[in-house]
Amino acid sequence: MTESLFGPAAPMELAPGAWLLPGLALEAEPALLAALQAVLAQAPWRQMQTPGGQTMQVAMSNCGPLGWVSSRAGYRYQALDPLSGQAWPPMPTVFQTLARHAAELAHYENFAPDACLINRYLPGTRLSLHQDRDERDFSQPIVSVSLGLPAVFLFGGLQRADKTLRLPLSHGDVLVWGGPARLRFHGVMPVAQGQHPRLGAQRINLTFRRAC
Ligand code: MD3
Ligand code: FE
Repeated sequence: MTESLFGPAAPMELAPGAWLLPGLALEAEPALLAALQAVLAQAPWRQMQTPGGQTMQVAMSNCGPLGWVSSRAGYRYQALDPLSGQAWPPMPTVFQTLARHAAELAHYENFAPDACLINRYLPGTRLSLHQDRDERDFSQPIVSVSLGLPAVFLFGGLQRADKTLRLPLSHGDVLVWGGPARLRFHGVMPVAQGQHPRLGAQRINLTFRRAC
């Protein structure tokens, strides 16, 4: 892999305000995976209910002061894990540092996420096209870190019906969405079968947001 020999590739602006930072998470991989394991020991995977009463395909957890949750009551950010009744695990420093560095490379200064949603995709799992609009301040970017099995990301426009681009994402890739890209529709195509050497048959995505 070129990343391991020469470091991550240069940032690429995919659309105004949307940046791909190929392999940016690779250098911190061992620390990220150790921190992730500690978070999941405290706040294990769970499949939440949609407001419509369906079980979400993607399993989720959170860390940081606020966690994104879905239930029959709707979508919201909350300080307590509904499974444990306790605060979500703190956001590991290695997570915060990577998220801020990524935002900075995409020209968003002083990004201080208060929420990290952790998504797990087993083979066959997809995420349908949606917008992220549960946050208070859409001037804050979103940083997304892909780990494990590759996936094809769907990247649309500001209207659901707009044409979508397909973007292949690999282990260690980081995306930053801000400014005019912040409210673009997006989703994830069904994840193909495979084995990642350290994560096995799953894709894990860390989504860093400023919720409040
Ligand atoms: C593009 N997760 O949790 S993160 C989500 O890979 C979510 O798990 C996906 O969409 C995943 O809501 C994608 C990348 C992402 C996040 C927010 C965006 C892309 C975005 C906002 C605007 C445009
Ligand atoms: Fe999203």
